[in-house]
Amino acid sequence: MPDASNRHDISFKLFLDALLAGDRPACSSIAWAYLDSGEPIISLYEHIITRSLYEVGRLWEFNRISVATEHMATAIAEAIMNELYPRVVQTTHIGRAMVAACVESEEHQVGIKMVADIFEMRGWDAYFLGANIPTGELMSFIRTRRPSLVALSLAIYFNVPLLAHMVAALRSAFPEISVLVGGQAFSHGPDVILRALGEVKHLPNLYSIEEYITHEWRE
Ligand code: B12
Repeated sequence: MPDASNRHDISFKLFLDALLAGDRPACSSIAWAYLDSGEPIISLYEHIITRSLYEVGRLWEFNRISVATEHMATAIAEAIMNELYPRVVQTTHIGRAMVAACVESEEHQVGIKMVADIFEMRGWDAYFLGANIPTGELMSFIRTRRPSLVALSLAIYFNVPLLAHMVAALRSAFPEISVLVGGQAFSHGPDVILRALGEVKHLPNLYSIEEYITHEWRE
């Protein structure tokens, strides 16, 4: 039996190859086999899907794959996540809601979908709004759902002012709601961005979100 780190590596390589070949059935089988070996969804998300998409991005950046292949790979990754939904959904709801969205102009929605799933697996009602949500729309939605927390994702550093605008609007209208931020825009050192945002919590990955839920939102 391979140990955990070998299992991650083997499944990652198989999954990436299948993704680049456009072989959705193979991606599905690899994902289910990985989960059936005892790995949790959070590991599948971090070690297999996220890692594969980062590699897809690297290959695209160096012109080793086409934009079409990158789009196809992302679409398959999203399809696999939807397929796993029966393992995400909980029968027990703890009575807390969260809203997960991409900042205005931000098209990268896979990471924030994972974030919503982590909350859902912990019994939260998670409302995933997807890519490029206008600030006004987000505010109206929050007014109707009254979540305890809003999670915002930003990949493109250039759009930090849009995130700052969104956070300021949230903080002023709903000071009681916690705001969580993350995404690749923060990967070159979050401090400068966080200084511009005020009272928000930044977390780098899904494992840190699990810890955060356990420690900050104890039932
Ligand atoms: C797929 C993809 C796209 C798709 C997205 C479609 C979709 N359905 O999401 C499309 C084609 C739209 C796209 C467009 C662009 N993209 Co693009 N894209 C990617 C790619 C290949 C994968 C993205 C992805 O899903 N990654 C996997 C997810 C799971 O990772 P993640 O978002 O980082 O999320 C993790 C953490 O950050 C965290 N997290 C994320 N959000 C949050 C939120 C909270 C609250 C918390 C706590 C944590 C958290 O949790 C996740 C798990 O750890 C990346 C490569 C890469 N390195 O990611 C490039 C990449 C992000 N794209 C890039 C670029 C440049 C672009 C474009 C500007 C290209 C262009 N010239 O048009 C546009 C910008 C569009 C826009 N305005 O947003 C660059 C960004 C470089 C940079 N840092 O500025 C990358 C890194 C590619 C590269 N190597 O150069 N892209």
